[in-house]
Amino acid sequence: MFRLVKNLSYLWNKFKGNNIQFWDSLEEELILSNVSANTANFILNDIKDYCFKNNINDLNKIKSLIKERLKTILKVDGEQKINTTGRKPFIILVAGVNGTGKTSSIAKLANLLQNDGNSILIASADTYRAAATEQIQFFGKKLGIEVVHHQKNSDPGAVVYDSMDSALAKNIDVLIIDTAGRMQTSANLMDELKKIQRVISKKNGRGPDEVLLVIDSNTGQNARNQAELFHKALEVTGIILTKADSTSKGGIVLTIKHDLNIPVKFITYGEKISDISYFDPEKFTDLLLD
Ligand SMILES: Nc1nc2c(ncn2[C@@H]2O[C@H](COP(=O)(O)OP(=O)(O)O)[C@@H](O)[C@H]2O)c(=O)[nH]1
Ligand SMILES: [Mg+2]
Repeated sequence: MFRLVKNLSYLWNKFKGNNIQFWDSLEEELILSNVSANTANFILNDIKDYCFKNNINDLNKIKSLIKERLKTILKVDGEQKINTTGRKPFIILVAGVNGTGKTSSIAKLANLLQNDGNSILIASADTYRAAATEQIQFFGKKLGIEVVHHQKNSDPGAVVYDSMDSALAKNIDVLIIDTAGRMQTSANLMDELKKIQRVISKKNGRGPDEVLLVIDSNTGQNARNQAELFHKALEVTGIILTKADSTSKGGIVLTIKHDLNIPVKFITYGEKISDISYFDPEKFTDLLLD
């Protein structure tokens, strides 16, 4: 379960209320929870000034001021849910560093969207490892979803091209594209992702409808760096935050939204196919502070 500050009341009592030590340790806790220094300042500075000026000595009041601030950060315009209507096939490109949970998240996402009544096709554009295609085929079989794939080491762009043809021919609602895990610092791998994006744009005239970046919630502050570089290359539209079952540090959600303006759209919290939900900013905010 996510937490931002382990125990706010403890800090409050330890430092005997509203004083500089209390605010300093609060800032430290935020940073330990993977909030960037920039975002931590945004959350705390104005509230701290206000509380000093007005001599606020009610912890509940401070808590509610901070919660409002967090809600401001996480607020997104429009719908949180993915709306697939009107664009057929609706194309979701999934990218991220190796091992973050791309392939398993695609299976979960496919199941979620299928349960919402969409027909799904998956493209296995991770052509570096034969095991990657086998992994997604295993899920495909379980869910009754076809997986378009080519041989190992073939051109990922060609897989995507074929999958778009197939989706059109079969009148598929949603096409989800799995890609190879790549270090965001590897220029030619990033170029290959951009090439996949160009293949899509050329063929459908608009590009992918969602570019989802998969981030492992155990990554720490480096996740911001990953998000920034992928965003530069691909214009990421949302994050799938994985492995929420194995960490309590939720600060990265705030950092990525505040510093880069990318919202978390989905969250996964286990290895079962149903262990995925749309991210709920309100619920998340309530979890963060005790
Ligand atoms: N506990 C847990 N494990 C996960 C979650 N998401 C993915 N994993 C595991 O993380 C590992 C890597 O996942 P995979 O989808 O193959 O990552 P990829 O290399 O990015 O495609 C696998 O063992 C997954 O079962 C999650 O939400 N919770
Ligand atoms: Mg994979």
